[in-house]
Amino acid sequence: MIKEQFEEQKYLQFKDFLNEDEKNKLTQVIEELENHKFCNKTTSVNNQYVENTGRTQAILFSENFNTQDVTLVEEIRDWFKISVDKLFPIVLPKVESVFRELGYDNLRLLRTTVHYIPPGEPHQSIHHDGDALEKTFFVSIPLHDTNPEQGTTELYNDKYVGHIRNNYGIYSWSKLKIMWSDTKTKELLKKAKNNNVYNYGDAILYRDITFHRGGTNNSNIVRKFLHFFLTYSDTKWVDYYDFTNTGGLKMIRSDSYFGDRSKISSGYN
Ligand SMILES: O=C(O)CCC(=O)C(=O)O
Ligand SMILES: [Fe+2]
Repeated sequence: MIKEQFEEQKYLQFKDFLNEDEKNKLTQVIEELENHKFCNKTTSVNNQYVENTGRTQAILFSENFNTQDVTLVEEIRDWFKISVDKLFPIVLPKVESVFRELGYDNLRLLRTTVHYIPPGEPHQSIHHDGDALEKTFFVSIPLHDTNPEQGTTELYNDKYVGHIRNNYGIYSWSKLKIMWSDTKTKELLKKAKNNNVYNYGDAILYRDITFHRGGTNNSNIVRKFLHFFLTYSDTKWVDYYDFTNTGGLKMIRSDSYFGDRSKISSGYN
């Protein structure tokens, strides 16, 4: 059933994705992670194709990464290991079971971050994060109860807006803003938008081509969510890191490849 729904909508919304015990464990692990020096909030990993002003992210994991300072590779590996050992066992078994139900095996985690979106952050343009050929998926888990006033992720049902993707070239991102402005499209968007209320323990799943955006944060709290980037294909990302002046992590580049090493894109994913 969820398979058909996912094919049609290109997103799924899960209520109570995590149980009470998992939620408690997640709270504890996030607290532990946030006390680490590499859990710094950086703008360097933000999606460069959409408007972000105060949004930052902490980098919890990259499947493949590189850094100019080879002596620090082990330190970063140790940092990622905290997520591998403590965070992923809480969340990934659930994610894997959903993907199995959708018919996708051999799932690989490409990257994990935490987003921090401050009060006053404007909404992004409606966009999608990748190319269909990349076969990437995104799972977001809010780290507190959320509501649309905080600008929670808006997902747009592909049944109503999917055809709009064909109206522009894959990487013609500059057209993003204008293509939503005519009256007919606005009507479709109203129909297509999901009910973006997510409580702590809920989750959303969408894919490379799913139209979505972060909304305006009109509340007085920092919206916070866990973001997993996954693939079942041979897509490979290589994230290049450098260190901030205060010893934190920042991303300087990220390349995306098909399994045969032909490049899909360079830039920030
Ligand atoms: O803020 C959100 O909920 C979504 C963020 C997003 O889609 C992006 O940064 O690409
Ligand atoms: Fe996005």
